[in-house]
Amino acid sequence: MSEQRSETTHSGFIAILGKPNVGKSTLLNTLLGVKVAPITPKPQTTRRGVRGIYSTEERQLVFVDTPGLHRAKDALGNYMNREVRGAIIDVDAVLWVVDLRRPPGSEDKDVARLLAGISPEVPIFLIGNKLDAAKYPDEALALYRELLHNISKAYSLSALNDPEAVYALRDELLTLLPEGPFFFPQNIRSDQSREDWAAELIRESAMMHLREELPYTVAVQVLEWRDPEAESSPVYILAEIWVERSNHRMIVLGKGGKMIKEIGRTARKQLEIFLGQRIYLELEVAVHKAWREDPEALRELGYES
Ligand SMILES: Nc1nc2c(ncn2[C@@H]2O[C@H](COP(=O)(O)OP(=O)(O)OP(=O)(O)O)[C@@H](O)[C@H]2O)c(=O)[nH]1
Ligand SMILES: [Mg+2]
Repeated sequence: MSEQRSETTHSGFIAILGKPNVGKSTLLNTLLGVKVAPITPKPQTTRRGVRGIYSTEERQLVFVDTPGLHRAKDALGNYMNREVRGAIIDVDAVLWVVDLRRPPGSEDKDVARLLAGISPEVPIFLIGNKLDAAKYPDEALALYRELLHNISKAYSLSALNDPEAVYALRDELLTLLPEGPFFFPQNIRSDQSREDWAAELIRESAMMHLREELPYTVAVQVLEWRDPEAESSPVYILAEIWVERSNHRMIVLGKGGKMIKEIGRTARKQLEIFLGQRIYLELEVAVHKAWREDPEALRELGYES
């Protein structure tokens, strides 16, 4: 943030909100062109507000991806919803993401109620996502529009399959920014530490491979990250997968360690693609009883606000 730059630059915060599983994190990743946030076909993938930063020479957009607003059942869920509410304080615009494949449901109405309460000066863009898979996109978009009177503009797009439409949205957001200094250095894409980023991609892999309730009872912590001394050697990452019960530990390990190997393989591939380096990933599984209700455990995982 240089003095000289602050006179001519524009910058602002854009919150990405919506119910679980509508494609908020996919939108963030497409907006940035890098994988900052985890994505899975399961709801409640995102647990904490992640900032993704897009900068040009003179303009900086700071996107805040949020967990899906939902009816919380535990302390973790309450934390996630607090993250959503915190993300709309002092923002310059909101992207309200909805799923065009379906008409609005009760969780969409909860989001609309929350957005009805924010300052009328903050523009709200309704983003009808999953256009590629929607049968009645125009009808669905109209129904979402009816939920909130202060929508500035509505878009229909596919965050997953149509990056050009997402870039057009990004270009429009760039023009809205108020004058102000950059919040982050120009080359930074996310406010996460590399350890937290890796932990999220490992959790993504675990969520993809595990079934039923297990994806929601898993947390991941990176315990060690060692850069190689020789260029030809891999980066060493040691991570711990948290589960709530010892029988869950057995499931995560799988028969003969098969499941943990699969989780590790998928995660390692993702990490290698985005780091551009070879990785040696070591995974351990630890039982932390009822961690989703334990304030200390939540704090240790960074789930505190
Ligand atoms: N067909 C289609 N699927 C999409 C699109 N965008 C996202 N998805 C899929 O929707 C699922 C959920 O995507 P996420 O980006 O994780 O959704 P989210 O809103 O961040 O979910 P939470 O973090 O759980 O609230 C994934 O399987 C994505 O691949 C899209 O434009 N079209
Ligand atoms: Mg998400």
